[in-house]
Parts: sequence; C-alpha cells; structure tokens
Amino acid sequence: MIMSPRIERTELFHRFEGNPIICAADFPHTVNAVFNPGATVFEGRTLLLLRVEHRTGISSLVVATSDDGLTNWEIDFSRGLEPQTDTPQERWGIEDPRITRINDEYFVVYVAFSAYGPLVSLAKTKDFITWERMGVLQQPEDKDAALFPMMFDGRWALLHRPVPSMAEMGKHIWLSFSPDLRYWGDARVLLAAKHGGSWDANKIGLGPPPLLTADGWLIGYHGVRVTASGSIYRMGLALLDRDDPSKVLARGNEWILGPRADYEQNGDVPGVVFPCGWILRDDGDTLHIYYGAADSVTCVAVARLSQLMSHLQGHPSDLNS
Ligand code: BMA
Repeated sequence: MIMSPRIERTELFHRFEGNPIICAADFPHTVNAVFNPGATVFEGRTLLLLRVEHRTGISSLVVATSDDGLTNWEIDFSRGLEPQTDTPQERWGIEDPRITRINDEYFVVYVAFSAYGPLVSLAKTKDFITWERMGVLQQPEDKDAALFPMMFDGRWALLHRPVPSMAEMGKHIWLSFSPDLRYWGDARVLLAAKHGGSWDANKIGLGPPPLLTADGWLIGYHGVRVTASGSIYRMGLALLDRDDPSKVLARGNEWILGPRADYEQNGDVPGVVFPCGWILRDDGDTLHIYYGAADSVTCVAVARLSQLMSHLQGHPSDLNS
C-alpha cells in the first residue's frame, strides 16, 4: 500500500498503481536515477524523454515509449540527447527537458548544466534521433523553461525561471519573447513567488509546458517550501490568456500534487514531485502528468482536466499579492 485510500480519495491526481513506471533498475547498465521526464506523443505512442543521471553525476536524456502511457515502457538507448561535455555550455550534463511540438518538429528546452551554472538551452528534432542544437536561450542561472507551441503577434514566447543574486528577492517565473527563437527580450515577471506561509512562497518554477485549454493556457508550476528537514517540492496551477500569455487569468491558492507516496518521500532528494510533462488524452479530459519523484524515479499520475479547472476556479489566489 502506497497511500491510504482516505488520502488518495481527496486528491485531484491519482497516482498510477504501477508507479514508479521507470527506475534505475530498468537499465541494463548502472545508472543512479531516472527522473524529471519531458513527455509528448510521437507516432501515436507516448514518448518520455527521461533525465538519466549517471553515477558520474552527469545527466543525459534517453527516450522511453509506451502504447498506453502507463505500462510496458520500452527504453530506446539509440534515441535521446547526450550532453556535449567537452563544451562549457554542457560541461556537467543536460537535465529536466520540456517538449513542445510545433508542426512536425519537437522543440526540447532543457537545462544545460554549464561550467558557469545552469542555463536554458534549446534543441529540436523530428525523430528523437537526429538533433539540431539551437543554442543557449537564457544565460545562467536560469532553468525550468518551456516554449509555447505558437507565436503571439509574430513572436515566440518562453517561460523560464532566472535566479537573482539577491536571494531575498525570491525566484519567480518570467516570460520572454523572441522573433526567431534566438534573440530573447521584452522579459517580465509573469508569476511571482508568494510570501510568508504560502505553499509557493519565495521560490517557484515552471513544471510542464503550457497546455492550451478552452479557457486559456493552463500552467503547472512547482513551489518550494523550506522546512526544518529540507525542501518540499509541490505543484500548483495558474491560467493565462489564450491570446496574450502575459495576462494571468487565475492562480490557485493551494498545491494540488505534493509528495506523499513512499517513492516521493524516499530517494536522493526526499519530498520532491517534479513534473516536466503532461499529455491531454484524446477524450479531452484525461490528463497524464509525468514527474520525477524524490529525484530518483519516474512516475505518472492521472487527473481530469475538468476537475483541475473547477478546482482552480474554486480556490482563487489574490493575483496582486
Ligand atoms: C530543482 C531542479 C530539479 C530537481 C529539484 C529537486 O532545482 O534541479 O532537477 O528535481 O531541484 O531537487
């Protein structure tokens, strides 16, 4: 038993009973951890781009696929992205991919652990075998980034999370624009970390890429709560205007997925759920969210989009605080 049914009944997300779906033991060679996967649909199958952390401490990205997005995962070592560790940009590996499909191409925004700190980089692919690196989008320290799948008034939009050198100023989600996916600017804070005792005080960051719904762009973001025994990483929701993503329409005042299960409480970093991908299934309501648990294993949880949207409506946060 992973969680008491009394707890699970009240949750919006239902953890798949087969969790963790992929872990280090599924690899034929020794790896440390398999977590924080990006997710998409490729040729009709669910495709995860797993962050595989080797025992060197360096991570690379490896493909796993499944027909139903829940079971029978096939790890494909011939597909994925290896870090260019001989370059300063990717000296210490590549991490936490977020996948955005634009026409027949997949744009993967990932954290490149450079010789000078984490930065936001972009690579695109049509098949997850051949890649075109499109360079550094945001200098260090910046992470937790994803592209929107469309342009707004002729510009691409990127969500990202820079880290100010003055820690007391907090860590917030920013929105930047680009005419060509290369030069980024017109940056502004989109969602600010809250204050005081709020679950998302001081430090937040984007989770999966924005999801277009009938009501606007659904945003999943993590909030970090520092406690006496370490940080707790949980996920909450916000909603952006469909035509102007700089307009925040709603933000929830509660987290909706937090570490509870054994595999979320035990691992390299206990108390972490860290989603980097979600897939809305063909019925338009079933949402599979893929997340790293405790920086160790890969998991999936299932929610109803309609329930998430009504929860967001019913638990509003003050947008000006
Ligand atoms: C964040 C990222 C994630 C990690 C999380 C919890 O800053 O580095 O890769 O899962 O911390 O350790």
